[in-house]
Amino acid sequence: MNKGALALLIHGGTQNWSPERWKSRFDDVCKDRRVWLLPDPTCDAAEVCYAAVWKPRSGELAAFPNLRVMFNLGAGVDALMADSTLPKVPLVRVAVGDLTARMTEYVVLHVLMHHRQEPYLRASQREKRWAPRFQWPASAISVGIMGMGTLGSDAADVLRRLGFRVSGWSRSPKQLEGISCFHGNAQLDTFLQRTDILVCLLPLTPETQQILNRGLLAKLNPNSPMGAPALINAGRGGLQNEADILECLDDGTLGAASLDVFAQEPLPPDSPFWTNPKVVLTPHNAADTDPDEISKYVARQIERFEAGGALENVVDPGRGY
Ligand code: NDP
Ligand code: OXD
Repeated sequence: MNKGALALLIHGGTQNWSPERWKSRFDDVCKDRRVWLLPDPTCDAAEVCYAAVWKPRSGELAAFPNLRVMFNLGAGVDALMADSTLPKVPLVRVAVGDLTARMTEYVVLHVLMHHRQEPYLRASQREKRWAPRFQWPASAISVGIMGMGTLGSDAADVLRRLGFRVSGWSRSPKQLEGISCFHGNAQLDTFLQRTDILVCLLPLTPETQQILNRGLLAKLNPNSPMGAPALINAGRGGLQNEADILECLDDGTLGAASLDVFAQEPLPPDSPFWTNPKVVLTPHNAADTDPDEISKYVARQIERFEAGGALENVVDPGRGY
């Protein structure tokens, strides 16, 4: 095995997403190179040319003197960007159809849940209350998506095809069929004022930290047909000011929130989000990356890189995403 070795540094995860499962997937697709699952005291750091990582601790990647490429096993790279010792080699993130499709499912599920008043209907059922409510058509509801990258633009297209009025907000200008596109801080208020359901799929960077705060949420359409606007955040917990969100839910600035991500994960048992009746909560699993799919994606990229080809989905360290 004289090809550069691959080190796996994986913190967290579930049974189907365990470090051992990743190791077995990578062993299958990298048959002619050594794959180390760390920590492993026998690993020779100098042999490691590639690292595939999830939430590596600060300093862990700096231990490999001959590292050539880092692969993040998810889409969001905020955990790596926070490491001041991160090696200055390309960082590749996940942008694949499988992950995008999963996120679009989550977004559509939660938009429909609020649009079709599912929390109210489930509460009525529990109370044996036969109390239908007026049903607005999708065309009466304006969904605004913050973050129109790989994930946001796909969700926007599917929502548009379901009949919703869809707007998107990004850093740079975009032109997407049937979507009203806004960009930059100068157009943020106009985007917010027309939005009944706000979906956040931004990356966490110094510019987006706690962007979901009272000031921003108070600008959403106060005359929403839904009574009050709803928030869906599947980006990162650091994007939200959690005290502000709870206050906005209490005082009616927000009618409901679907939250997949939190400032502290796992969410502590005493968090008020668990029991707030206006909150639909999921444990950061809006869209998992699939070890089968992603090990092949990484192996393909390494082969191409070693043959002199270009890496795909390389993070711009200046932008932080
Ligand atoms: P992309 O990099 O493809 O897209 C990011 C989008 O955000 C782009 O449209 C970008 O604008 C926009 N953006 C970034 N910074 C700003 C800013 N300061 N102002 C306005 N717009 C900004 O990322 P993905 O779509 O692949 O993923 C988005 C995020 O989703 C990830 O970073 C991750 O945190 C989260 N995620 C969560 C998962 C979960 O299970 N909860 C699963 C997967 C991802 P522009 O287009 O102009 O560059
Ligand atoms: C990701 C995630 O960034 O799962 O891919 O959060």
